[in-house]
Amino acid sequence: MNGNNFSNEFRVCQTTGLKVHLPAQRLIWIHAVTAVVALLLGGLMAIIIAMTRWLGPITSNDWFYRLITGHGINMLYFWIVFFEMAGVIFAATAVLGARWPGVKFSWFNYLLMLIGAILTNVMILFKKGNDVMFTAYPPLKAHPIFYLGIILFAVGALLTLFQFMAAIVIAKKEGWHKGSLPLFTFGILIAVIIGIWTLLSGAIAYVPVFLWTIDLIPMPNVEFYRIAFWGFGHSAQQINLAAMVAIWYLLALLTTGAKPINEKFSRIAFVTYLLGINLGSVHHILVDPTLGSAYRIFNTSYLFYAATIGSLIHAVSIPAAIEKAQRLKGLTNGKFEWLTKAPWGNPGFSGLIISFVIFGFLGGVTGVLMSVEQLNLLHHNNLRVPGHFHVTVVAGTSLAFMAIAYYVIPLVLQRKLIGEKIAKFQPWIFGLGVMTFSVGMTFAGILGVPRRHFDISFRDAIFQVDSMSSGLVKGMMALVGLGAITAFIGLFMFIIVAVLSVFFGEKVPTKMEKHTPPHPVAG
Ligand code: HEM
Ligand SMILES: [Cu+2]
Repeated sequence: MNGNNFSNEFRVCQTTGLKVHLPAQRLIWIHAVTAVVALLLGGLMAIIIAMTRWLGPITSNDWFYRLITGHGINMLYFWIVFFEMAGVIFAATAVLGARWPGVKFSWFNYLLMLIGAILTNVMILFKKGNDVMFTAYPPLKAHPIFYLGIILFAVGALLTLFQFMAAIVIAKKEGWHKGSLPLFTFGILIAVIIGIWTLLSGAIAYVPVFLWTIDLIPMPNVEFYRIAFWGFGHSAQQINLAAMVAIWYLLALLTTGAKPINEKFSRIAFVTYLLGINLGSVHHILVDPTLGSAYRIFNTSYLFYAATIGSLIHAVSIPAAIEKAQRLKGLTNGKFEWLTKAPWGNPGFSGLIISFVIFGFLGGVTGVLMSVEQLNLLHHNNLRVPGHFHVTVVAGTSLAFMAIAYYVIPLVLQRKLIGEKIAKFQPWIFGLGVMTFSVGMTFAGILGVPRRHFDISFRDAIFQVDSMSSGLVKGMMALVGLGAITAFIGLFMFIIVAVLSVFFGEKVPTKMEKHTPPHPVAG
């Protein structure tokens, strides 16, 4: 008798045989659904900002900054992190066939995150003067509730990450899972470790600023804030990276049966992400006077390569695994039959490849260039910056999340997909759109167009600024506009399929079983 004081209700997936802990399933559901709501909100804001960029001011100055603040926060914080919370619960339960500990506590944490997200959104949208962007650099000062919302959200997320650690320990201790963790869960574990560090850095940045806004302490040192903030902001991208790569491996397995040729090597590559956690943060403060030039250059050259080596390993390992799996199926004609006859109509597969290619090539190349100190001085705060991070965190991470959702909905949330035809084209349209507007942003930035700016034509400037008269700039901004419309259509297609399926999809037949740990631990 192992004294189960947890709900031992499990659902056995008829397709994969996965055992899904029911309370965990509900938690995955609520986090994923909330993530999609944030994605929709962020998407609606994006299209208005993008049209202002392309066609000139279509909102007031005031609203532009509110929307850009809301877009950054809803997308980068709320969409991504709610989805990641669904991912960590999935990785520690369904993938291991294990239970999720502390279910009530999880709901409490979810509520913290939800209340935080609502408070921050309300402050941005309904109260003037809270448009300090997600970076919230002092001396910009928003209402205390703006920061409080972000802090509550982060505390909820942090507690969920601790629960993930507990879940893994319990899965081993109670004998739900034996042996080493599956690669996907291992990748998520790495993301979680980085996540804990990240959220603690976030606290060092945001908490003093919050205390300042309620007049408890003087304004935090601005340079200190920027360093702490990027300890959070950059590391958060390392979480997204590790989670995305873990999903790539899982998608490769689910869509083609691919298993890494050398799994140990892939695990080592994940571990290098841990070593490189914070190395990249310095590229965000390359124009700041805080650090000396020698360190800046050393960091963004030699140290920086240590942080990219892991990604280079995955970049070889994942396609190799797919090629091997395909060749074993007999697709051996010529060099590329394995690729041409791959399941391109499956949005899980096309999403994986499009995310992989855009992230790897455009994200990698623009990122490496931006981390060079000399070039950074040239493009700092111009459109080249969002041109870079939309190919990484949108075409890369967000698209990978969408692609795995097409599997999570039927396999974990138990609903058949509605709109499979829409889903089939979605990754292509979204990928094409994001790539197009990011290329437009990148080149417009090289031509000097600023980011985060209400009126890039500087109509009201005292001096005549000739930034928009060049046909090339106009052309690039048209790419931004057209790409943004295409990306928004792709984003909306995902939301339609996800929402219709989750709420109205036919229930996937299932079998309920009571489970106790299958490998009782002796003693
Ligand atoms: C349809 C999809 C999207 C479109 C059309 C879009 C478009 C834009 C545009 C036009 C900007 C303003 C650039 C500037 O002038 O400074 C922007 C900023 C930004 N976007 Fe997106 N975006 C999309 C999706 C996303 C997603 C999914 C994420 C995150 C996962 C994201 C994260 C950001 C961030 C962090 C900023 C910077 C905000 C700031 O400067 O404070 N975007 N986006
Ligand atoms: Cu960074």
